[in-house]
Amino acid sequence: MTEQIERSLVLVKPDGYRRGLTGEVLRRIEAKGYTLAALNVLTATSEMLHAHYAEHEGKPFYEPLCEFMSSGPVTAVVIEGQDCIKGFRSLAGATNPTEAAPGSIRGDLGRDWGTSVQQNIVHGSDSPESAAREIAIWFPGL
Ligand code: D4T
Repeated sequence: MTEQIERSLVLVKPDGYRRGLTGEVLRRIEAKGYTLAALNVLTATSEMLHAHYAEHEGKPFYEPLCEFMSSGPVTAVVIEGQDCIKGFRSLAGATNPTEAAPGSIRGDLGRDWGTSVQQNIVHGSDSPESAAREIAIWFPGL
């Protein structure tokens, strides 16, 4: 059987970048067996973040989230591999780092810092449709 190549957009968020955890996140992705198809370190514009988080517009954490996400560099990565969307979300763990299971990226490396928005180290696409939409925002040339 041929592997169905699926792609997901992973972001190492500004907290992960500042804390020097980018390499550890990439290590876990590669150790799991997914491949890195594209990688870029950049500071996101508010236009990119409003497009990326459009589904959260109007929620109380929306503006703090966009502000936090533009507070420093992020590492945007396209990963590849069969079922990597679901697989990476499992590697990442639950959204709330306090509740994320030990063994996951957020469970092992994240915590609540008392901020108005959760700083949970990574983002991963949640469906093939989101992945295609998000990859177009972060890697327009791909
Ligand atoms: P992302 O999109 O960053 O991978 O996170 P999740 O898929 O795990 O979670 P999400 O889209 O529901 O939330 C996006 C982003 O907002 C923060 N957040 C979320 C927050 O600060 N308070 C909240 O109540 C929620 C739901 C955390 C991740």
